[in-house]
Amino acid sequence: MSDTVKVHYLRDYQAPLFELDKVYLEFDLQPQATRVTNTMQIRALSPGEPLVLNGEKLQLLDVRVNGESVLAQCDVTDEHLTVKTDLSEFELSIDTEIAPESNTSLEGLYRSSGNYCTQCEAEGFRKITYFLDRPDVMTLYTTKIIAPKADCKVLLSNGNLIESGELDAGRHYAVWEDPFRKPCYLFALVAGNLECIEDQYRTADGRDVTLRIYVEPRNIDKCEHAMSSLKKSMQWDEQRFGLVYDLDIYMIVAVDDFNMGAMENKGLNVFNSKFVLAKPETATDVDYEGIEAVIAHEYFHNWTGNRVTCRDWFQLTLKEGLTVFRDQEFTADMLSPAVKRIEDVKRLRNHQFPEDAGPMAHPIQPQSYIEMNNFYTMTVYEKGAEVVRLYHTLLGEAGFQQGMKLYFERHDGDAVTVEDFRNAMADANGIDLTQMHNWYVQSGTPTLQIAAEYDAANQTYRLHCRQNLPAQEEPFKPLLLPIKTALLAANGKAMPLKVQNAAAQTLSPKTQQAGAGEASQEVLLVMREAEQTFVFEGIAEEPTPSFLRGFSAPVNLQFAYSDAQLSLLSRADDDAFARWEAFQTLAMNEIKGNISRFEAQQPLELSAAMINAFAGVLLDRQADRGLVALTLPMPDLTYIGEQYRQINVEAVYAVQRWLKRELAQRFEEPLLALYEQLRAESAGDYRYEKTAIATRKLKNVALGYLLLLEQHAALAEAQFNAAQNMTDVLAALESLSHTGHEARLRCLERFYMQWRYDPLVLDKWFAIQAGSHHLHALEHVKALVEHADFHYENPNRVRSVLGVFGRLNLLGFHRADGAGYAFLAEQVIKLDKLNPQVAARMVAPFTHWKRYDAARQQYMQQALQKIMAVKGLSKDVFEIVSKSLKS
Ligand code: B3K
Ligand code: ZN
Repeated sequence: MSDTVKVHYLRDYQAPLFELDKVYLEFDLQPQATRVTNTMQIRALSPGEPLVLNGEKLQLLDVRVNGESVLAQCDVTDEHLTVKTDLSEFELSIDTEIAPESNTSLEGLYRSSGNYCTQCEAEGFRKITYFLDRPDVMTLYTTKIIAPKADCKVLLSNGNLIESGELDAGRHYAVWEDPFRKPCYLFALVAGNLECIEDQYRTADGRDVTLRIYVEPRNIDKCEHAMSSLKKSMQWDEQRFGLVYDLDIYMIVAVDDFNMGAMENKGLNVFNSKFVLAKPETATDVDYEGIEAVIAHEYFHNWTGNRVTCRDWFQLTLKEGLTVFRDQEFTADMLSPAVKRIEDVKRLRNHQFPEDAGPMAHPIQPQSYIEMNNFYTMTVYEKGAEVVRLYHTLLGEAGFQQGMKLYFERHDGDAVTVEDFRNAMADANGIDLTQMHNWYVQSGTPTLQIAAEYDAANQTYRLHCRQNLPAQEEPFKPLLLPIKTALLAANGKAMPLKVQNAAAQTLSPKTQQAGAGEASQEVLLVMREAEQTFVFEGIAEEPTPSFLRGFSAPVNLQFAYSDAQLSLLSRADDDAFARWEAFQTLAMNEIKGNISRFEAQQPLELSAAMINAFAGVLLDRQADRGLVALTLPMPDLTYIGEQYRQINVEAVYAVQRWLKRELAQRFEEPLLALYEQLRAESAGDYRYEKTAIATRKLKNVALGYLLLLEQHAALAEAQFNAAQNMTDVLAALESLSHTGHEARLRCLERFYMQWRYDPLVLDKWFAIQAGSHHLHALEHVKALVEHADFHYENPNRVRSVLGVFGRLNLLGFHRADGAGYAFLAEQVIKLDKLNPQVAARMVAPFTHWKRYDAARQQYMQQALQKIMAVKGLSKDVFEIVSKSLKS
């Protein structure tokens, strides 16, 4: 692999040499021999240059220029077809054959449960036909699909159905025409024996749109939530962003075998069935939320991604960061903004921060890649969304929407860059946002150190702020960094604030909320320099500062809070994120102190501050349940590990568990009372609604604590047996899964017998065992991959076992003898032959090898080397493994 590896660089970008006026595709579908005829109307922009088309794993049958075969004059390699012609305008037809049935990479045209479907982003279209497979080549598509009627009742592609009919030998056909120009990564084709539910949506401008969700017949009773999510998304995008749907039909197809969550193909989204199918008996609250969010995300792409697309793949965050930001805002508006914000920050810290600190770290606009599919990352998506949020924070909702409006005015129908987005935001608001560029080109999580100085005589409070990127090799380019700040008096009230020289600390008079001078209780300090001091005047007592409210920038804050200050913030701050954050910091300090004791073999200690803070949250019956449910659990194992350069696996696990058990013991009675109360309240029919969700969540948090005490295992088994919805069934099973209690096996067995024929539910059964902290977790996982229901070809099943094991099973995966590593390496090697994209994802836990002790480092490196030594390794796995070993 390493001999032929090609690195793609942003700096090498060159505009296309050819334009496509339109393309006509014809598919004659056969499992092992699908014939694809691709007829393109081409214009040469620099006549005389050879036309180099991308194509992989295609059997080339013929090439015609204006109807004449030129096959003999073409150059064909594994990755390209070169056609030489002096014509400046011509029709090029290419006949190829492909075998969807044998395509286990799930990229290009493949089969899932016997149905045909496609996945083209990023570069999968080249596995369907030879093409200019790059997002800045946009054209109009007409697609004819021919198939045997018995196998493929339904024939779908992008746009509108313009013709259909019968053919000989039991075959039929359909012709679809997409009136919008698009890049080939948005092409889709679906064919099979699917059924659909149908609904209508009337747009704000009065057009009726047909909405259809296609699934396998056995799933037809699980589509309602997806349909209602789609309608909510359409309405929300009209109201909040003024964006209206543009075709007469919107189709979603659910398939069981899919490499990621879903795909926003124009008018014909293809989804992993996990993000479509739900009914209360089979799907949890988390699944319901996931479905609502992913349906929204793909729908929102119609404008941010499809109507305005990316010039090249280095611009991926242009569509993904922006669309994630939009789906986050949607979920916040549908459910609880505070809960959503905290959940997103947790996700960012647990998954993106580690990525940004490891060998695969890259800026949200990567500067190079070997395999583009490896760059659909937490960084491009979630940190990208945080950067879009920065614009929103700096400009306010009105300014941000003006920027969006200008962005669409300027670029509708185009393939553009992140600079185009920034310029629209800047120009619409009349300000200079050039410095935002620094967020796009530097990797790593910035640190923000703040030192405070209170001057009682002058009643001033000075904040000395310093920003940096710790692992940066090149000189650090300071970031435009908004710090939303309040100052609390000892009585917990926010003080009126006056910032010295306020105008200079803000962007422009247009951005009103930015510390504009009149006394408000929250200001947006805008940091631009590597070091900067802000001075508050008229501060009558030494305050407790509340920084980065709402997590106003994706940085690591370093400020020396006392326990008393953290207690005050966690009780009294009126920003929900800041309250949660203060509690987490208290808990983290408690954990860190005890990890030191654990390492020094001293007895562990529970502090009064921790007990009081926990009591304060647990016993406050007025508090928002959704927030309490997020606050009571102790910091995740991953996040604790993140605090250390070198992670002491045993200490992290032991101390977190000890702390949770200690709290369970001390608060056994109120936890039990809370559990009983919420159990009574949550009885009855399942409702997907904010309060009901929060009630179930908090009840199950209480159950999780109680299950740490042996005497309460029966509670979980009772809940498991009685519950009518999957949220409660799974929470009970999950808490039992970590115990050695005999009920564990009973419940697992019962669950399997009940759900063995429902793949999405069965995934949960696999995942629970793969994530269990049971002493014999590795043996269990080894048995799981041998299980008759484990299929390497199915990404959901693979992620449920191998993904969960590597990512979440701290004890099992990081077993001291290295057996967990050896096992995962073997699995990756096996998987890479079938599905490189999924295999590459499974390598991620190894990338952090430097964060473990010497013995584990060595075992992890050995595992990586073993993968590296495999002949014929995919580009996907090669890139991640080689970068990890080099680090
Ligand atoms: N755009 C797709 C992801 C494609 C991933 C390609 N490996 C889904 C999304 O982000 O909406
Ligand atoms: Zn997306």
